[in-house]
Amino acid sequence: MRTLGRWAVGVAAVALLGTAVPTWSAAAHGAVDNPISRAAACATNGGPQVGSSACKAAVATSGARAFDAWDNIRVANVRGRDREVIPNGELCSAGIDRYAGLDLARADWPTTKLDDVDSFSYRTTIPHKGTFKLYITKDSYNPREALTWSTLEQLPFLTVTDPPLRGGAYQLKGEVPRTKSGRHVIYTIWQNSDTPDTYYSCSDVELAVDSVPIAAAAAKAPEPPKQAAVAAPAETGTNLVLPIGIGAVAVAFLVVVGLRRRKA
Ligand SMILES: [Cu+2]
Repeated sequence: MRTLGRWAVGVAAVALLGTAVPTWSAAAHGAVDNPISRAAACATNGGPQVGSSACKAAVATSGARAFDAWDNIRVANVRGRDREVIPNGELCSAGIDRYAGLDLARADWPTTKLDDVDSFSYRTTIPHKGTFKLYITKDSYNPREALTWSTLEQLPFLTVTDPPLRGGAYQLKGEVPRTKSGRHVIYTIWQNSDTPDTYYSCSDVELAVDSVPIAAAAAKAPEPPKQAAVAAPAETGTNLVLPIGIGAVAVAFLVVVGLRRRKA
């Protein structure tokens, strides 16, 4: 009955949010669910992308039930030394063997389209206090290469401490930098302040090219030649004004001279 109740709450929360997330796990703590993390997407107990090639490969690497605990990618006593503790190439697993499949360098990880998104959602199964830091990959990101610390922008684009908890998920307000477009990884670090743990999540995202001002400006670039083409006849017209003007003045001069001679 308790399990059924928990299941019902989970389903209700999912229905409310309109996003598919795995069933709740009793013994763990949280992960990004929008944009969905690799672990949650591939969770063998209800992950929405569990049938994808990337998830199948990850499960083959990590083991059949490895991602049931999609909310438990945590390391104790890191205390902000993420770059020292979490090895390059193992950012998505946080260096934990059980999650190694999440580190596969593949270009087909299922992505969440981030069009005009101004908030992120971090589903929590056991709430904690702490600070979220969200990093995004550099413009040079190549999904076929291992994700390393130098693949990420140096500074987080969003830092939030103890955000509001609604519908079982922390709501993080903020936007991905507008200069970003195409495929990227958002790397979320949740450093608890009331436990020794830090949690790590990789979310694969696809950013619309047309939502980027720079790209929008480039798309409009062909317009100036059109304007120039329209302006060209006007310029020709202007060129005609001067000869006509000179001609008119000359005629007027001759008329005046002629009149004066007549008077004389
Ligand atoms: Cu926890």
